[in-house]
Amino acid sequence: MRKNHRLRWAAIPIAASLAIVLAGCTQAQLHGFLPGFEEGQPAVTNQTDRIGGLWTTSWIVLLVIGLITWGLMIWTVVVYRRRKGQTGLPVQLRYNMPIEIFYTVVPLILVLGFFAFTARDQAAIEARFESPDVKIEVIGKQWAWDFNYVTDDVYSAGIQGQPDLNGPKGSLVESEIPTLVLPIGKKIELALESRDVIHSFWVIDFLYKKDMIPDKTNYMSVIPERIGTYSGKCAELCGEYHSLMLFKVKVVSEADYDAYIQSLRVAGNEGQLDNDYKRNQNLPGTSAPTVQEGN
Ligand SMILES: [Cu+2]
Repeated sequence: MRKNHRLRWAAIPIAASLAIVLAGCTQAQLHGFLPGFEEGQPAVTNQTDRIGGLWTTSWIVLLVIGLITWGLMIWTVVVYRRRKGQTGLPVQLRYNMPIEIFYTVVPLILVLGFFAFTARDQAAIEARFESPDVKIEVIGKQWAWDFNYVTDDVYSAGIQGQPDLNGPKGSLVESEIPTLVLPIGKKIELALESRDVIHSFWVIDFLYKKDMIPDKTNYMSVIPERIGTYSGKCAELCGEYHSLMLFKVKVVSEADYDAYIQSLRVAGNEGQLDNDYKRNQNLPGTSAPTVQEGN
């Protein structure tokens, strides 16, 4: 009874200080320093708040467990330290059932909890739109990106990062970096594909990335919610110039999006890039000959 009382009294200052600490937090801190969260700005996509929430809540739970664990460790080290004149082994404890059950059940609950929340959020993020407003095919290739704007039947072909010889060492020509343009507030379905090896499509501020696997299509469904330019990169080591496999995502107004599509049309980028130069020609059903000629 007395113990319970003491616990309750401890809970009040802990809750109060937590509230004060959290109230003074900036957006960046509240979202565990994940990129893309800015004061007074809408979320980058319809998914980022969910992902930030999972990340921050997990850290709070883990830190609380960490504090309890570190506290218990320090407590045992101090209280049960070897005192003057003590010799031999201390009293050995084993088969302490309550403790054994405790340290089996608590981690089990934690793992199941993390699994359940991750599965819930992943299912929401992975859900595909029934009728996307804009469909875009993103093709990874060593070491750049092609974008087929499927809905509008235009395309843009990218080249790998070009070193800027006039700029500081290691800088790239910004204007040459492939750019994917997305209209704000639209349901966008990205079909992710690869022409050669496994790449990974990662827009940093979208807080989500997905592998691009040859002869397989993965999908990313997202609604961009903040106008801006975001950095993207390949997140799967894919060969010599992997580090130059960069791109940008520009989230723009609908009018600007239409103007961009029109500019591609004017530039003659009508139609879709096909997989003519796909590297994987060694599979059944491709153009590879199955019978050697002349035999
Ligand atoms: Cu790559």
